[in-house]
Amino acid sequence: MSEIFSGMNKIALVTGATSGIGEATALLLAKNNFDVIITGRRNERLNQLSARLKAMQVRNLPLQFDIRQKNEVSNAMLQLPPEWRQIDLLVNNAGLAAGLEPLHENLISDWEQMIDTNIKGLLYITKIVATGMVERRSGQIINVSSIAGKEAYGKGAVYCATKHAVEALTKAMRIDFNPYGIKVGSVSPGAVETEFSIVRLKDANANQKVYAGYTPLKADDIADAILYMATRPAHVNIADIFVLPTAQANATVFHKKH
Ligand code: NDP
Ligand code: 8X3
Repeated sequence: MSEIFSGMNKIALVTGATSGIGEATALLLAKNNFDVIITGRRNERLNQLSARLKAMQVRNLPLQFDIRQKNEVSNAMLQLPPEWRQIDLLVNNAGLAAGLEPLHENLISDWEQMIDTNIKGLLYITKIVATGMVERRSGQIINVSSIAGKEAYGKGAVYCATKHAVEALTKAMRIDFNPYGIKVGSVSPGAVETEFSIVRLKDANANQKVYAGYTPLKADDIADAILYMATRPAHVNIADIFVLPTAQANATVFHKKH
């Protein structure tokens, strides 16, 4: 664990900060006066981001754990130094799609990885962080959902099911945490060029095919939406921001130039 100190900034915890949307969000929050706890499995990536934040004079704390492992999540959170325990903003971003085939051809191990990460992992960390927010009667939780949480598409049944679950959890959490003044919302992106498709298709060259012929969203576009949600006045809770590339009409219709 490494850290440097600044003033009395708010504290944000961003899961899945080693890549893509999570990394961009941690950097943008840091530039906007948040101290950041950054998490992920890849230690080298975490340390690189931590060093980058340190060079920006941003107080940060890298925490390495696999969000699917509830004991790893709780051990990491229980060992938080006291000055990092009052988390103001939780960005539940860690997640993935694995596979793109009709349901009967899916690997069961892919289903388990998506369910364990996108649903159960989100729940493990939320339970711990939200308990502190309830005690303090303040805080904000932003769940990274997807267009796949609003529509179901072929070859993506289980990924869509996990993001539909994120939508349901967001709505129910908003009710459960309403008496405590905790804001809960989601951001729901369409196609964003990150490592998402490389992971999903298990192909290092996937992005050249998936994003050919149109301009996808960048991770920074989603970080921007999250920053907007995180910086509204106390009486304003942005419940959902649904962001698409201009070339994307729904989960399957894209205007591509060939
Ligand atoms: P990336 O693959 O670039 O980033 C995924 C992040 O999740 C990584 O930091 C990864 O860290 C982390 N992660 C994955 N599994 C685990 C795990 N078991 N434990 C801890 N961390 C984990 O993809 P994106 O940035 O695109 O994805 C971020 C979120 O955005 C996901 O929830 C995704 O479903 C969602 N999304 C993405 C869209 C897109 O088109 N890209 C569109 C809509 C939503 P590490 O590997 O180091 O553990
Ligand atoms: C990622 C976007 O269209 O692959 O959530 O579901 S999509």
